[in-house]
Amino acid sequence: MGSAFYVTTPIYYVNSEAHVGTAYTTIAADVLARYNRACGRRVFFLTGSDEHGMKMVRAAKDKGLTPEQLVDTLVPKYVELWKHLNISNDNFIRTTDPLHARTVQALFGKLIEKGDIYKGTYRGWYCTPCERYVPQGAATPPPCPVCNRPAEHLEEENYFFRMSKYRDRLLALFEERKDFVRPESRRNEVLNRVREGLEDVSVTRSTFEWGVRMPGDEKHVVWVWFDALINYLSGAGYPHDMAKFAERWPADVHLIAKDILWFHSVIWPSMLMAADIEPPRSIFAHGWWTMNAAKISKSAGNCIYPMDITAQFGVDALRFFLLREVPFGGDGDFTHSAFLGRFNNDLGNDLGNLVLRTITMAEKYFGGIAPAPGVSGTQDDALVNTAKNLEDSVAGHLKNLQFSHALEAIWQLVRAANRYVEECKPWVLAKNEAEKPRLATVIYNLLQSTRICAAYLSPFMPGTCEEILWQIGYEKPVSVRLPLDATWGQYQSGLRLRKGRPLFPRVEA
Ligand code: ME8
Repeated sequence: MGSAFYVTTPIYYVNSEAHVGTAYTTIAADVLARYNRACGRRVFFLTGSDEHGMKMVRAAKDKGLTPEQLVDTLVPKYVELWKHLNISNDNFIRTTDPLHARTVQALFGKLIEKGDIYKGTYRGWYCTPCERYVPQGAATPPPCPVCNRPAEHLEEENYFFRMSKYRDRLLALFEERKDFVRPESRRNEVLNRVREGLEDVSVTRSTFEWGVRMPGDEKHVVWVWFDALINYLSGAGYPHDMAKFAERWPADVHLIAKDILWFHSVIWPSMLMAADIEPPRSIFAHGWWTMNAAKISKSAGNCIYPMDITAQFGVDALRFFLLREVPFGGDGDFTHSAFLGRFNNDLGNDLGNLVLRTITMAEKYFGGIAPAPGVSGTQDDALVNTAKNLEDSVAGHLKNLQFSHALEAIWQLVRAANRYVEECKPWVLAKNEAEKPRLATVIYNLLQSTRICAAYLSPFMPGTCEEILWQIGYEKPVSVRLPLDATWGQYQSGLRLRKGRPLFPRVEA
C-alpha cells in the first residue's frame, strides 16, 4: 500500500485570489514532489480548491455573484498561478466536482452505517471567515482564536460525528508515531488538547444549501471541513479508481499551516478511523508569513501577490526566498529589504556570479569547451569534501522538511566554489603554459560544482537550474536524476558551453 510518494497542500478557499502565504505551501509541496521524482520515486502531488460553505456564499454575495459564478471565476486564476509558479501538481481537485461529492457522500454513508452519526442541535459559536466552531470563552461573543473577529451564534439542527469515540485510538496513534505531527512543539500542543478530552463535532449545516447534500437527509449539507478533508481521498482515486488509490494512500505528508492543524491531526484521522481507512503518514504544520507581525490573509487585506514579485524578480527568486528565509515551521515577516538582500546576495553575488565567472573563464581559457581535468592541487580537497557531503545533508534536511537548511547546505558548495576561484587564481595560472593542466582541473572542478549545485537546486528553482545546466552544456529539457547527476566526477568534459545572460542582475533598493 502507498508505494508512491503522495504529498498534498490544503485545498484553498477560492473566495479571492491567492497570495504569498498560499503560494508558500504550494511551493514547498512542489519542491518535495520534484525532489522525490528526481530521486526516481513515483510521486502523486495533489492541490485544489475548497468551494463550499457559508464563507463562499457571503463572498459571492459581496461581489454580486452566485457561489457558482464566484468559484468558476476564481478557480482558473489559481490554476494559472500554479502554472506560472511552475507547480508540478498531478491533479487539481475541486470540491464542486461531482466525483468529489460522491466520495463525500460515500464516506458519510459509511459513518452513518457505523453508527457514528447522530442528530442533534448545535448551540454555540462559529467563525464563518475561518469556518470553525469557537468555544465559549470569558467574553461574549468569544473572539475567534485565529482571526480574532467576534464569533456568531448558531442554533440549528445538525448531525454530529461521534469523534469522542476515537480519542483512545488517536492517543495511541500519536504515541506510536512520534512524527505523525511535525514540528514536535505542535504535536505536543495537539496531544495535550486531545488528552484533555475530545468532543463530538457537528458535521452538517441546515440553514443554507451551498454544499454536498447529506445522504439520507437532503435538508442538510455536509459541513465544509468534513467535505474539504475528503479531497485527499477523492483526489487520489477513492473510490472510483481503487488501484491508483492503493498506490497512493496513505499520503506521505499533508502540508498545512498551523491554524488548520486541529482539523488535520484530530478530526481527519478520526474520520478515517471511523471509515476503516488508514490515517496519513504525517502532517507538517508550518508557520505564518506576516506583514508587520500580522498574518498575511485574504480577509485581513494585507496580501502580497506572487505575480507582483515575479514580474520584477522572476518566479525562482520568489520560490527561493520563501523557502530560504524562514526555517519551515516558524513564522516570518515578509519584508522588501529581506527579499532584496536574498536576491542580490545569495542569488546574484553567490550563485549568479559562480555560473557567470565559471563559464567566462572556460570560454577565455578553453574556447568554450569543458576541459578534462589535469593536475590536482591542495585547494581541491575542501571543495571535493563539501560536494561529497551534500547528498546526505540535502536528503536528511528534506526528509525533515527543513528546506532552509537544505538550501544553506547547497550554498556551502556555492560559496566554497567561489572561494576556490579566489584561492586558485585561474587568471594567474593562465599566464603560464606549464600550468595549463592545473588550470584545466580548476575549471573542470568549477563546472562540476556548478552542475552539482544546479542538480540539488532544481527542485527549488527548476527554471533557473535548467538554464544553468543548459549553459554548461546540457540539452533542454534537462531532467535531473539524484543523486547520480550530482556525483563528483560525473560531469562530462568536452561539452560545449553556452554563456548566457546574468541570472540575477542586481536590483537597487
Ligand atoms: O484553510 N502564511 O483554506 P485557506 C503561511 N480551505 N501560509 C499561509 C498563509 C500565511 N500567511 N495564509 C494562508 C483553508 N496560508 C481550507 C483548507 S484543507 C482540507 C482545507 C496557506 O484558503 C497555509 O497552507 O484559508 C494555510 O493552511 C492555507 O493557506 C489556508 O488556506
